Amino acid sequence: MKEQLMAMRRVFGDRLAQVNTRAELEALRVEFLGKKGQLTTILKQMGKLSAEERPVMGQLANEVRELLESSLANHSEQINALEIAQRLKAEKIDITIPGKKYKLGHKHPLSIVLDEVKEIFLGMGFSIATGPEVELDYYNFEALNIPKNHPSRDTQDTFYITENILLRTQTSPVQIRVMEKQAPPIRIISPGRVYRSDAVDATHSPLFNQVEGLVVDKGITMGDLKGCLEAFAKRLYGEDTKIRLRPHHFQFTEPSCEIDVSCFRCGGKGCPMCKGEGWIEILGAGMVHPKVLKNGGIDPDVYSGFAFGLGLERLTMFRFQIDDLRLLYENDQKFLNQF
Ligand code: 2NM
Repeated sequence: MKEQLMAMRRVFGDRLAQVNTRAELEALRVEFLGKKGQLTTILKQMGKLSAEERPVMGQLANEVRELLESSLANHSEQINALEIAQRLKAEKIDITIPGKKYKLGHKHPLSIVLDEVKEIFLGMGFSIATGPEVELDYYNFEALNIPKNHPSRDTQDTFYITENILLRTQTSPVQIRVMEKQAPPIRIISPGRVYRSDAVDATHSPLFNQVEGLVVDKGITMGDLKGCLEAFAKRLYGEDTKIRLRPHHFQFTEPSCEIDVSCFRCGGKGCPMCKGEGWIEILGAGMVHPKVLKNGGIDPDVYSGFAFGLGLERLTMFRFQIDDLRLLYENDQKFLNQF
């Protein structure tokens, strides 16, 4: 039996030397150490041994088993190392191959100008407020001092959904909602889409974008309005830019004005861009009407404020000398790739 064990050990050693894969290794383990393996077969003869021989053979068999097991474990580690080396070789990356070129998109001209406008007002301490595009008549008109049947409702042809629900015609309703929620001081701009039932042409669209602003605090005056919007104009069009306030009328502000900037193309001399005027209108503004403050839950005897509104498409068209509004919505790559 001792000879059998020694022979088995030798054969195992020879066979192990030829094993290259994990599957072969496992097959070898089963063949020698498995339930029906060679070692078990040899051990079945233990019953034939004498009582003195039995423990000696038992110990020898255990030593052989341990040797086989440690050889298998050792060989398994060698196979692992070999496999890793092969994978490293096979999966080597050639970092000198040129990379794939990805086509990067870029901002739409409206987004370029909107981001500039936001950046300027954020720099002056404003926050950005948004609200629903589907609005209640109350927030779009009533709260802004535009009562039912008031003629100024006709000038903003409105898309009604029901009698009391509509597509907002301006972003001012956002500002009423902010006033209801937040105590002064308030400094916000509200950019967003607005809707008016206009026929499409080079300067009109039923959907366009507005940026409105609102400042409410104690002691806010027309001087604050002028200084703030002059700073805005200079940041947007350059330090040499001048502004001009002309009296105007809005229901929600009193007094109200329109604001022109000196023509950024000719500097005020007169050119085709400003139609020979030297000035270009970019903003409507005014001191928030006391009734509107009251509707927003703010006491007009304690607080005052100014508000303004600008059309983003108009601003963008001037900025890039685009002569037809429709180009901004058609997504024609030949147009967009110029920006
Ligand atoms: C404009 C012109 C003047 C305006 C007023 C308000 C509010 F909600 F505070 F009353 N928001 N925006 C306003 C004032 C808008 O757009 C041409």
